[in-house]
Amino acid sequence: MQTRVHLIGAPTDVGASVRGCSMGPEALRVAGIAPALRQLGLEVQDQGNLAGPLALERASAHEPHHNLEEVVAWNRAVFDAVSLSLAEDAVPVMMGGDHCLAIGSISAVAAHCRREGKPLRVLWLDAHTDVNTEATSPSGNLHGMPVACLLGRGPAALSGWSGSAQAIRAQDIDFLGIRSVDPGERLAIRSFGLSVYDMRYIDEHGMRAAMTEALMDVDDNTHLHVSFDVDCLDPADAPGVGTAVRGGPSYREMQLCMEMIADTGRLGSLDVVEVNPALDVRNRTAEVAVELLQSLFGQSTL
Ligand code: Z70
Ligand code: MN
Ligand code: MN
Ligand code: MN
Repeated sequence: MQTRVHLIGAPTDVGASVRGCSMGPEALRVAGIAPALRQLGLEVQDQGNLAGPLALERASAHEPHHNLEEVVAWNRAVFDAVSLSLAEDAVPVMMGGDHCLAIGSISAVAAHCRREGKPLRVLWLDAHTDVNTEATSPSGNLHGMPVACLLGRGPAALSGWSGSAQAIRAQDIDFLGIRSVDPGERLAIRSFGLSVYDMRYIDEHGMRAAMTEALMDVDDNTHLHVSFDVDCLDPADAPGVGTAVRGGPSYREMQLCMEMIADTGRLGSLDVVEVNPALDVRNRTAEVAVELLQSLFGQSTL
């Protein structure tokens, strides 16, 4: 495989309330993300970091969209960088930063797919569904709302970037690893009919069955976007995250998940988000993420 990969750092934590994932891009570099992918024969270009505003102190306990202007500014930079990278026929890897950056990256991917007439599928690997709105969010943190924004239920300033009111349709996204869903999100999952492979499903059927189903309608023409929130992993394997939730997929299960995605050969773009070095143990979480990315880009044991 001679794929070109663009590493793009987005050192932001404006969408989160726990600070520190702004150090994520550097932690991934220190863990050797570029050489790890080069080792697989990929042409890797590290484009450095995007620039954007710092997180503000909370003005009040209940802001509907905390740091909205800052989130918009970061996502504009992300949108432009991902658009450019896709136009150059590379695979953009957004190194977060918090998960709000998926609004910009997936909006850019959706616009690209519409131009090219390619079907888009999004795999959302996360402990959380991130489908809160202003009305349902318990926190006001925008990293809990990117999916709602992409489905056309976000604030106006974060909507319509893909050239359509909805960047993605509900049937274009599958969630995997889910184990923390807020009450309003549960209603959104039902009303949108979202496809959620939660931890109960993975425990009952196994990662292999869950991934086989999630990847079922990926065909030769599909652009597959993977949005990998590292808090998807069990915190025993990935402790360096702002919102750790017990009971996630193990390192081994996530390896299989990544290998099965690699087998499709359709990976077109990727977010790696929520690595928080301030909470990590000797950069273990970034190292685990890099090893999983090797599998995602096609490394196999034999
Ligand atoms: C919660 C909220 C969230 C990530 C936490 C948490 C959302 N549902 N997402 N950490 N990555 O505040 O909306
Ligand atoms: Mn999460
Ligand atoms: Mn997330
Ligand atoms: Mn493409």
